Amino acid sequence: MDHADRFINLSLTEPDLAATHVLAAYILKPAEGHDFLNTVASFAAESGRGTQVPLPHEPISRALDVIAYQAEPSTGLVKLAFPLALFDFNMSDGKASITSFLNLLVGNTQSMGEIADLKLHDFHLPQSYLSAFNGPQVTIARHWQHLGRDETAGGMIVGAILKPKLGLRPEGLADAAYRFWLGGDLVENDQPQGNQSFAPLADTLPLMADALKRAQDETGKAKIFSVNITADDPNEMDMRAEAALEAFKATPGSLAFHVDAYLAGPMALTHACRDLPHFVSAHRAGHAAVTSQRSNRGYSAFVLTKINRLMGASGIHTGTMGFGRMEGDEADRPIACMIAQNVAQGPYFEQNWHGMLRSAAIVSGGINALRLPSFLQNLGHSNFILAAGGGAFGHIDGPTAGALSLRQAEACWLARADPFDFAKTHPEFARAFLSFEQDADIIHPGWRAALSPEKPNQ
Ligand code: CAP
Repeated sequence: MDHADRFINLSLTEPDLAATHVLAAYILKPAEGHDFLNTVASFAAESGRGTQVPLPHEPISRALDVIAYQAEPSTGLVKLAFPLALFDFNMSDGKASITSFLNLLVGNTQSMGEIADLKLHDFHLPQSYLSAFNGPQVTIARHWQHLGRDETAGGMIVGAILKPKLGLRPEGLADAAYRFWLGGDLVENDQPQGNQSFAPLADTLPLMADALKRAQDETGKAKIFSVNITADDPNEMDMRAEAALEAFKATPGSLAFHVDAYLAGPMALTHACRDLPHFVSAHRAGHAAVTSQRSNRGYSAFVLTKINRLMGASGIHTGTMGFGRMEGDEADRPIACMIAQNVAQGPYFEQNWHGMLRSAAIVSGGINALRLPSFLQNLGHSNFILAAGGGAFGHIDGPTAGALSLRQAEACWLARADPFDFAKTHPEFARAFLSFEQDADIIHPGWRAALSPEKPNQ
């Protein structure tokens, strides 16, 4: 029996396989000089048994073969079915492992010489495997409850990523956060902010806790701080989390944890989600090295987001679907839907999460009050966490006005109001046009004439 006969079976259907296999959809292009179907067979063989030469004394059963059940030379679409028995489960508690999952789906097959392009775009998990993952233990409902909002659809949490990204001393960080909190709800550390010499955590955390308390006292509203606990070592992550919990003990419910989940990897995110009964945000800095739309290798941002829900992230950076400044487009909407619904359609598979708790989208990267309404229109709701950086701290009147302008932008969209009319009664939103003039010129070309009474120095 040759490779193709053993590892390709186009008569199998998804209903035959879906309950007992992980299904995976790839776009594959063979390297120059290689035939499509033979390459698919080698790919399937490598995905399971891990070698291409015949193994005359192979002891294991064919039931463990990874099978290609769809292979379309015209589009490059290849779907593989991985028997569940191939995946690794913990000795300690029987839980499933994302490292094992990635190892099989995007491991050494990424390096095969006979393959030019190979990208994983979607996957489907059967209930038995899905339920062996943690999923989130804490959801956005915890934040909505803390903020005194409806716990099922509490609307946009107005958040900011602390800017500038690096260099502020503890007093500067606390002051920036305090000024944002006067108008907004949540402040998140930027992804490289940690325990640098210019801002040691031991000094920063108490000042940040004091700033949050002052903002709460002054506004009469609850506030949230998402502290970056990313480290190479779980013990170091625990130490940072404990220091933060100690500093924020006077304001229960105000603390969340941020993990650079792509860079620190599945162990770091899983550790935080399992061991800290708090809201955990998965940041994805660096992900485009693997997920970029311009890359024909690796896996997509959709796949990355889906595995973050499996690992238990309460909130996941999902991108801005082309409305911010990062790569992406309007068609990325399923990324945000996949993590926030119980049944959701991906590019190739419908996934039933069988009641696994949902993750909230964290929307960040170039969003400001002018860009936000179009983003909301594309998404169709505002039940997520906004984490604007430049859009908050780049406001011409500072971060309090920046926060208010973002809240007003949501209100403008919810009311389906005309932005120019809305700006006449909402000064911070109006001043966003001046703050982000380039965006205003593109999104609202007539703004200079329409808002001229509101412009300063005239
Ligand atoms: C945003 C940000 C965020 C990324 C995350 C940055 O700053 O702090 O980390 O946007 O992107 O450093 O770029 P701005 P994503 O708000 O000033 O753009 O959510 O797409 O992973």
